[in-house]
Amino acid sequence: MKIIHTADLHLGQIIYQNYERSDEHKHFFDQLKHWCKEEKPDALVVSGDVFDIQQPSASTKMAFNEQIVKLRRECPEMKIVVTAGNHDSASRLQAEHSIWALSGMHLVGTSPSVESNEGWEEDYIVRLDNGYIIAMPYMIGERKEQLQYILNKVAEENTEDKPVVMMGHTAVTGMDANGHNFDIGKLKTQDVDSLGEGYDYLALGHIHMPQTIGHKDDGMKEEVQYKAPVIRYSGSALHVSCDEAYPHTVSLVDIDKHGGNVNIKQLRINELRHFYILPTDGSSFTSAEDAIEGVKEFAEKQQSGYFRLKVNYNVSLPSNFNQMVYDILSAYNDEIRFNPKVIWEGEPAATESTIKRPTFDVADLQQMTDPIEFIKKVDIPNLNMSLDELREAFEEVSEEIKRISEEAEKKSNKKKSSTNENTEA
Ligand SMILES: [Mn+2]
Repeated sequence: MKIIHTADLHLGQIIYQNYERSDEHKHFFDQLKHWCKEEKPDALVVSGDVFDIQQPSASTKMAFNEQIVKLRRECPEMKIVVTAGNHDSASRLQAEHSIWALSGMHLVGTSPSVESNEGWEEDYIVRLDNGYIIAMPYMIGERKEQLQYILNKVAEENTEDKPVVMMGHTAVTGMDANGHNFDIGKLKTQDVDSLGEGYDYLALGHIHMPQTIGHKDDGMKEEVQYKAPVIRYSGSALHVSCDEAYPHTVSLVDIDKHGGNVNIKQLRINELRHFYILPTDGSSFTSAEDAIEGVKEFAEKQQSGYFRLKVNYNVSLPSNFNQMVYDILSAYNDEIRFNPKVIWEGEPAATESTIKRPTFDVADLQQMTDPIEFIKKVDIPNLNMSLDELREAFEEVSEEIKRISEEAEKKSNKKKSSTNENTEA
């Protein structure tokens, strides 16, 4: 059984408050299509975070639909299995499940509810001629029993020892969360044991760096082979931030039989726009003028790409500095893209006699999604909770909010569809 495993497409992402990336995503899909045609996998699996936001724009959805249709046309034999991640609206994806089923794509949005009726597992099992895919989306909380139940169901049926792939969208213990400093606090890390046993390959999404759990040293090897079971993050389709300074790949996975060998080949994604830190020689700018000069040179030379500046801590940038940069870049039609979050080099450690300067700027704050990260940086006096307790409290609240808003959405969808059949989905 051969699959292509990818995840975290984040379609519709607007990066650095300014730039949309549809051409970069199109470039990714062109490569994906090429690989699917060449390698003829039995299935393409996308393990969550298809879209970057819960309600992607019409053009983002259209682009996704067109790409899937193209994949179907070019590789009619290949199954496509797509599951929701934490960025996706589970119920919105689920709403389109049956339409996509008609065209051979298995789309799973919502996770099984805790008190599911018998037979619930059928919505999550995709049967191929030569294997099984258990398509689990992002799930809140630990679901060991449910996962083990569905794995057992497949095991009962799998008398011919066909390979079993399970999908998931979660952070597991032992992963390397490089580049996720602002993001990772949203999910509890799950112990691998809590995901059940019985799969040969666990196709994970959520962490953007390609990696196989327990095989850190093999990170960038082009081809490896392990004994099943193997747990792997394919990594995201594109760099989602400047901090993700590593190659991005999709995983071509070949499994000979249940409990057999898992062969993984990394197919390197060529990105339309690359990420740079200026100056490119690793030093830092020592004046605002130098930095502006550096930006001009870079734009002139590269003509395309993302960049961030590294500036010596003693330099004070003028208040209109960002505007000066944007003015230079206006000649490049958004091909040269600026991340205003400066890397300060040589920042002195705070001493008791100096007033503690916040270690982030406005751009940082706008990208911060983890409240704990914020609290750590501002040093709240008389905080009577440990950071762990605080994190747990935040997680509880945010899971509750998510649950309530999903429910409200479900209700309003029901209402809409019963009162007005013409409303656009
Ligand atoms: Mn995610």
